[in-house]
Amino acid sequence: PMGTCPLARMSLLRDNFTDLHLWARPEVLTCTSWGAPIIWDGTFDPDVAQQEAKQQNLTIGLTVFAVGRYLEKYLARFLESAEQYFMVGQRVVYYVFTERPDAVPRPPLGPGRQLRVERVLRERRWQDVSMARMRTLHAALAGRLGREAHFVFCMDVDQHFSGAFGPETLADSVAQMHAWHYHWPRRLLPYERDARSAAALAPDEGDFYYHAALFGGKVEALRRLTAHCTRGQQQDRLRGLEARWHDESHLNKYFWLHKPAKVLSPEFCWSPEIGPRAEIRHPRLLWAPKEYAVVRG
Ligand code: 2GW
Ligand code: MN
Repeated sequence: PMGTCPLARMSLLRDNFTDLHLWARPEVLTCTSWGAPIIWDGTFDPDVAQQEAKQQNLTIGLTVFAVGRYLEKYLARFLESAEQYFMVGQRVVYYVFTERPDAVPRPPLGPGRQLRVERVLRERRWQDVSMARMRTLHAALAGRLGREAHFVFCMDVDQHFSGAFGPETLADSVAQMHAWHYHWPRRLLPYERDARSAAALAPDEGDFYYHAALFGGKVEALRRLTAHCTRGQQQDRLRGLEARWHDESHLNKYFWLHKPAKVLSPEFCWSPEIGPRAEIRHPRLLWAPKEYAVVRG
């Protein structure tokens, strides 16, 4: 059975992980075609993951952007819930990027946890607010964040943690299955299809549709990812193009070309608007309700 999911060996979890991983959730796909584990509730032992991570004395970065109205609307709950559930027991550094550092909420932080605030300019178009994250992250990974963190997760702010999100999610590069699209046939996935775009995927390309609300990995891998996406966005702009889902389209192109070492099941970033699903046992992050009319107006 070991051979069925070779990259599971490269996970932080070794010994009993692979067996658990293969048999605990027979109803869902727990291994990609390139051998990366797909993490579902029940396929890992959180205590083993926790102990192994502790032995390595890791620092884990969590980046989030809160620009304009998103600061008041989402940031406090995101940070408070992260204190409750994100990498509890590990060393954690939050990086909040905003144009208004003074307005950043300062929830009480647990031992070994710190919050740093970095000033960014406010882009005029919301599409640019979202896409500019790739360039800013790339720069941050070359600076203090890159020096102090071993692993980094980059997340949207319009969501909150609802369950333990621990070191079972760590790997060289980590992609999140999109909650709305994980069971759709490939030809219907909302990839960029305009062949002129740097983000384009042909009808026979694409593994999964990944959600840009959550991606992560080691610093070096994330530097490559953010460089690729920044370059692609820039190239499109010069051609007068903008990919269908902005940075998310470029992220999907990157992960098609450079397969993630670990994939997180939709339980790790779930939309309650989808309603109950038998395979979604324990959501770790929940999207805030979309209020496009209000915030994008
Ligand atoms: C974004 C859209 C419309 C109006 C405002 C904003 C906005 C986003 C903003 O005013 N301030 C701000 O800080 N943001 C940041 O960009 C924030 O971190 C937010 O979570 C992130 C992405 O915007 P969001 O969450 O409104 O977009 P979603 O949830 O529809 O996201 C998916 O698609 C995006 C591209 O269109 C991104 O790829 C995102 O990562 C995806 O989850
Ligand atoms: Mn979002």
